[in-house]
Amino acid sequence: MSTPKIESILLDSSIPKDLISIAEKVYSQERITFEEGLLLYEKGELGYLGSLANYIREKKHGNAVYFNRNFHIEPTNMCVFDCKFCSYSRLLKQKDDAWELSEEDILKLVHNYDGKPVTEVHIVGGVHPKMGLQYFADLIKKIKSFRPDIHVKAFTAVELEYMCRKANVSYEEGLRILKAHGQDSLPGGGAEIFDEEIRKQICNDKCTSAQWLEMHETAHKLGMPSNATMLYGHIEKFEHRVDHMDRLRILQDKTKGFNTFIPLKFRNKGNQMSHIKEVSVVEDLRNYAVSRIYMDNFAHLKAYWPMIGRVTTQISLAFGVDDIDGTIDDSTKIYTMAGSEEQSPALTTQQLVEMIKQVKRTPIERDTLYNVITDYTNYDFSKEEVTV
Ligand code: V47
Ligand code: SF4
Repeated sequence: MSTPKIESILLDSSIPKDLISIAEKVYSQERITFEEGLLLYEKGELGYLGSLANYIREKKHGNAVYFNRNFHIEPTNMCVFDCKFCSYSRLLKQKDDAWELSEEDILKLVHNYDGKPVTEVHIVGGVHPKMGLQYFADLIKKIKSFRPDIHVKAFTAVELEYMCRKANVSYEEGLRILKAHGQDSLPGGGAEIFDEEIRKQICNDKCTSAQWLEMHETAHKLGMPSNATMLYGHIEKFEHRVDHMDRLRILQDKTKGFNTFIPLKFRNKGNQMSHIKEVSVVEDLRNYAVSRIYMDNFAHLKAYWPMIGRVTTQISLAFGVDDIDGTIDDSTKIYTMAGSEEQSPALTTQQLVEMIKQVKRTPIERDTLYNVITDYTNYDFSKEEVTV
């Protein structure tokens, strides 16, 4: 899949003048404004947006597509909050299909990867009142005691805000404790849509947008990088997406602490917003492209493959995306329960590499901080003793 080169967009007289002027800005690597971001969503057709986004993506990363070898731990799906889009959580009183892993269960999950070349564990789950700051700090310390090499990317700002509030410590104190016990970075979840009116309707009771941004700003100040997500395709309007990205772009100018922006497509199975129709794949691709164009100070744009499926992920690589997350090893239920294509998300490194090569890109295994581990251009998998 490829889109026209940006140079041919610049000369195309059938494209409206205001869109040409945005293309010129992109071509000269200038930042676009809020209004221009909105115009892209309202008027930019798929091919045009893809050309601009691919130009930026190739300027930043050439032909590279990044992935990592990772697994998730979801300690519990019991949650004190009641986000309307969530298919995964169970209220504390709903015991039927709720789970709550013990510390022993969690450590066993990590031990499953003894001797295997995974580089990251992503720990995220429901917000359980009994699993507090010290519990998680001790857990991370135990994980690091036998797996010091693994990067611990853990807890959304929503979980962290609750932990700090319960432990009666500031965000800075809470994050310092977790960092001292081995937490390396924060994932991007819990951001949803920052617009306060939309947030009130879809996730009224969890941390506010200001708290989410403050938590990430504090993490960055302490030298803990993070990611940022945006849940799109539900009741939000285009202006709310641009507002969301704008707030992130402003914080990134200040801290430079975000690694990756991850748009997350709303999936409508088994939640309180099931009456809302999911957006099309074309809208997913348009959204990746506008994100790449707008978020000029974010190095990476991730398509989370378990959410959108393998084929859309492959196509997204022509619409601004340079990262597709990792092997996952069927260790997450968040999207499976919300109706995503991938009901048992697991890909071996070889399968990820083949997926990327099929669309003529260069597969690069990275660590969480985007240090290059292996360039798979001419890699011979038959030599691997242990595969993941
Ligand atoms: O914040 C919940 C989303 C997020 C649904 O940082 C849903 O590398 C769609 O943030 N439809 C948590 N989305 C997961 C997350 C994440 C995932 C992968 C990588 C990283 C990273 C972070 O999942 C939540 C929420 O926005 N979510 N329910 C749903 N029905
Ligand atoms: Fe709880 Fe997170 Fe689900 Fe909200 S999205 S209900 S905070 S698990």
